[in-house]
Amino acid sequence: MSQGYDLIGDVHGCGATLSTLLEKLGYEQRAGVYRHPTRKAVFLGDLIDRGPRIRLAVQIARRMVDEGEAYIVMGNHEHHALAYTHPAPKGSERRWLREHSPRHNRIIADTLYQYRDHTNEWEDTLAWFKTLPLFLEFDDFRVVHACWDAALIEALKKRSPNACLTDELLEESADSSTEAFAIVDRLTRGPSIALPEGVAIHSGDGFTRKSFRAHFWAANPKRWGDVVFQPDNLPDHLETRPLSEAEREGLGYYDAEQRALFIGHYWCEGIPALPARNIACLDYSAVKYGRLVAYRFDGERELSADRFVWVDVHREESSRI
Ligand SMILES: [Mn+2]
Repeated sequence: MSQGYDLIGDVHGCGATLSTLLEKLGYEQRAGVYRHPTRKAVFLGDLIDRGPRIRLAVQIARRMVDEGEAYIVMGNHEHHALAYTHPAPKGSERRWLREHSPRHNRIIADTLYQYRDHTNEWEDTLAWFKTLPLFLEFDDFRVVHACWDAALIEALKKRSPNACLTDELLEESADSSTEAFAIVDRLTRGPSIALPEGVAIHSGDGFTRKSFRAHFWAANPKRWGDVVFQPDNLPDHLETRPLSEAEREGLGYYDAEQRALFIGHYWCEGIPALPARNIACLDYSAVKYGRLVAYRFDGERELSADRFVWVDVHREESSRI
């Protein structure tokens, strides 16, 4: 029998819900590590921030990865944590690679708070984050936090054969004019399209956005509404706005003939569904009273919505945020 994999979406600090999901999937904890007799887990990144049990979420995933029971890719929140805590290069005017601005502080606040009395563990966790690859490629499926971009993945492989961020790549990724920025931004944040001057979306997560998250699997998108992929709707008059040639090219395209692709990141809502027959998004906004979602993959060429398994994030876990 070939190896089965359980792909698990953005945990965002819902450690207790992660335990419940793993048990529902048939994993048992032995000697502090969740194991399955015949299957491996794959985490899609964004273990940290937002939720009430961030340390637990990291501990569970890390032990599984260390023991060979799971794989993981880096999410934009792990990258944020690395850039936020990494000193800026000598000679720079900044102190940190990622400025400690109110917006950046807020993204990582829950994580720093929950590790406040565990500074060694936090340092060790950051060192572990540096070992997480930005993508994974198996014989019959691929994994990336937000967007599979073949050209940027080739560029990354050339500079880092194991797909991890070196210090050099991490430092470069703080500068938006560089290739490293393009790689990290595209793979962990996905494509986005700038809103017109003067228009902003007030998002459900409390942030104001001047761009919207777009997806990269429409065969022939014509309008903004064809590619929007986020819980916040576009203002009505922008749904029908034509996509410019440059915007369309900027999205890239993952066609239906390519192997199965698993992503997280996009804050889906409702009952898990497949956006394309070879793409599954497993981020169902765990923290916002959502779901922690897995997909049980057994090598099928066409994905099936029957293979989603999820746990509704328990009110007790959510209420402690
Ligand atoms: Mn994300």
